[in-house]
Amino acid sequence: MKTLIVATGNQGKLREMQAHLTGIDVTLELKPEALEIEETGTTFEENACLKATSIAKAMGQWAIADDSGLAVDTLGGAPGLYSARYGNSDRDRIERLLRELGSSENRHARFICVVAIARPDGSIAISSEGICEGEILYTPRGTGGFGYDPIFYVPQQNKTFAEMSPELKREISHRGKAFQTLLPQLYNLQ
Ligand code: ITT
Repeated sequence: MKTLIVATGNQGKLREMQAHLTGIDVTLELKPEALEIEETGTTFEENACLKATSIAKAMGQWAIADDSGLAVDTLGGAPGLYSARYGNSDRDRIERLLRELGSSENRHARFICVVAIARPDGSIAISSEGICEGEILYTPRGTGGFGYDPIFYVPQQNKTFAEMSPELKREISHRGKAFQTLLPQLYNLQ
């Protein structure tokens, strides 16, 4: 059994990552809070790899990281890589996004997630991307999930992420898709 250090400070992500890895022969340990990594990459993949590599090297153990964000067409792909830095709380971030989008009719957006796993020497063993397409609502709906979930609506399900069960979100979300590609490779980690 392998131990993976989870390189995140985001509780919502942590819960979902744990659920995706349930039943797999790995033990998850949260990174020490004091160990913070500056996200200096220019893509989700670079940032996911940077977080996994830095934590793996600092701890001398296997590490897993997720870099994700919401890209809104009308805002030229913003908040994108800066999704976490768009405000000081989930509520601030949602309010800012709704304010900037105003009454724009094109509300198409996509969530992107890259999950990376690094070996104890920092080299990347696996990285995997998932995308989920949707629309930004005018007002939040639902109480589940975290982050931008209450304003991210998936037309095929007629629900926001925050209105979905955790199981449904796991199946169709950006993170879910990244994990679906990653999981089969997890058994051959070396
Ligand atoms: P770590 O880097 O410590 O993992 P973070 O919150 O800083 O945590 P990111 O830099 O990857 O993570 O930023 C992701 C942002 O996108 C953050 O504001 C999340 O709340 C949001 N986000 C990512 N996945 C999401 C999801 O499934 N539902 C809602 N919001 C999500």
